[in-house]
Amino acid sequence: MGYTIAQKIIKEHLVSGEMVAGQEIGLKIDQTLTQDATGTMAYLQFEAMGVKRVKTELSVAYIDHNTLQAGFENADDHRYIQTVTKKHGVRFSRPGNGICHQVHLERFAVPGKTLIGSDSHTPTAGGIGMLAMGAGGLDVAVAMGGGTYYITMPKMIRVNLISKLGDYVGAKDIILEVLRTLSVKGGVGAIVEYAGEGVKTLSVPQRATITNMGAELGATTSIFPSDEVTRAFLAAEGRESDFVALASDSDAEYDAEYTVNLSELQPLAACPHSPDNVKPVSELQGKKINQVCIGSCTNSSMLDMLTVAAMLKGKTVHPDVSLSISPGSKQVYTMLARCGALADLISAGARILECACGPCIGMGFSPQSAGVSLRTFNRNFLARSGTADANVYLVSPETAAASAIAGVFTDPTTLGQAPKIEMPTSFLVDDNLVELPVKAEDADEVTVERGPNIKPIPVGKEPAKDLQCSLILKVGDDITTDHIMPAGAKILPYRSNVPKLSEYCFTVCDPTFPERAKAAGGGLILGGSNYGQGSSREHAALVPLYLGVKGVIAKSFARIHVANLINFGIVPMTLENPDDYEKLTQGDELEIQGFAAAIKEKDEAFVENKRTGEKVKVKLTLSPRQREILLAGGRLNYTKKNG
Ligand code: MIC
Ligand code: SF4
Repeated sequence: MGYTIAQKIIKEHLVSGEMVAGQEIGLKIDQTLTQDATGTMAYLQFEAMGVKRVKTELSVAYIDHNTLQAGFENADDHRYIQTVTKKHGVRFSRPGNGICHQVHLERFAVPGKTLIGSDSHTPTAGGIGMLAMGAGGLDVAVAMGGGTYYITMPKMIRVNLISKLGDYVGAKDIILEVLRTLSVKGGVGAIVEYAGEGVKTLSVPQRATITNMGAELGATTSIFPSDEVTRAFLAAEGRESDFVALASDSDAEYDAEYTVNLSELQPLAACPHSPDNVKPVSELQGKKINQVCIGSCTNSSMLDMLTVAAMLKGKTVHPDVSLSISPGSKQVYTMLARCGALADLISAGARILECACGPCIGMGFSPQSAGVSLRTFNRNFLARSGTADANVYLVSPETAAASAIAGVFTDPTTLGQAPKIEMPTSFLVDDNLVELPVKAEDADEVTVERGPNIKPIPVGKEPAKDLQCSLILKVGDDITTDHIMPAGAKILPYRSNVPKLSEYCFTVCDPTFPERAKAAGGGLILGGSNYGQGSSREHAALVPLYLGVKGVIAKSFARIHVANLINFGIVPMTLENPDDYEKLTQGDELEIQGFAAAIKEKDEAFVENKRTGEKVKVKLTLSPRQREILLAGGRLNYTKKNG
């Protein structure tokens, strides 16, 4: 039997385990990336491991999330990351250089290599044929130290793209169609590979838009073949020597296959508050809008920006609409300025923001009360924009630009012929904002600067022999890490200050949670299906740990979050019978007899509800390595014990 593209890369990087779907495998990681909102924690953990120099082929630290500096905190964290990376062998992408995924795609991603990043949209680099996965900061720290990265061997899903896109239909519409079909749970436990004749009609940035939002499918990652289009992109970036061709074998087997006919696609929008709540824009046509935001790691490439500039040229943004544009990188921004397209955007009334995540993570540009915001981003979770009652729709740059001018939802295909935008054949290459680390022998000369906002990392405890505690929170399906540990301009500055951060834990669902959790001395949480979907932020485990959470019971979990829970010693337990969810009520006193023994060697445990006397069976789906981590009270303790 032949191999899929992902299987070929996994095979070359396999350190432990067998390539059998569902089994734990260990992978050698070639490259890592961090961003600032997760990076501070990742480097604190790297320092705690005592490794002097990173052991990867390439590690890059980006500053792109916390760039709104309303106090000293973010600037201090930037300085910490700048100095710690200089000392330990990591390249430092300065604020102003762009969004991690866009810059990594342009300058560093290599087909056939492995990459993990402390950000869930790391699979963006799958657009260039790289096996790129999002991970918790601690996993990235371990990989930087030369350690193995563990995942569950995924199933393989193939999406065949046939024909080619029509005018004004974008790569965003392809991935929205896939999300409409598969849902936010459809990719869990799988790698999505794109194939078919339609692939060669898509440029690398378009492919990257699609693999980027594979994160919203819950997929381990998504990947495109590496072909002549990839070679041309790398050549345009002045790095053709990084090219290797990659394709799946003709007899490779997939667990599921889907087909998207590109010529039949129409502009789509993900409606509030989930990326899979997809409708055709034509059904929303004429609905009043208040805000449009163009950018983010999904749609901020030169191609996206040139398309938007061509559509806005000579027009004025509707008076009732506020339009923000954040180019994805310094490369994009500079090229836009040089070719004059930036002037077209400014003249039309766009408010140009720095090349960073910005409004995507609620770093400014929050919509008005109950506002309707069209965004070319990848997530429209409740309150993520910073305005609790805003309605955020995810759309293509084409739909965003057309609607910004009209002031209402506008299907761009009604505008006639689309402007013809060509991919540049050469990009402006200048890595002057990427600082190189000092040589290993000079490391002692670098002093790591730590601001007062950096507080110690909470460390887990060994599990109790028998667990007795209350159910301190019951939540529903599809709980995101934005619910568990919200982000935004006010909260993000505390990413290295867990005690302060804990004041906001779960407040989107229940403003009383932090107080109640503390008063109860912690306890258990009950969730529905796909618990912890969304971002890779390990703060969604670290902060509950700080508040005393011992375990989470759910119908099912999202991949990165479950790994983070285990890393911090919080036990994930899956309801054997999802209907038992109804048997537990918030406030119930619970008991798990033989808790530690079950973690050690059993696949199941029983949760006794002291109020009703009923017992609920939960599954402990854990590898031997994960059991040991939990028994040690988390990965930091485990690593200390095992070296
Ligand atoms: C996101 O898009 O939610 C983030 C902010 O980039 C996160 C990382 C974080 O919370 O810092 C992600 O996607 O992992
Ligand atoms: Fe930044 Fe948004 Fe991309 Fe996350 S999804 S990395 S916040 S641009």
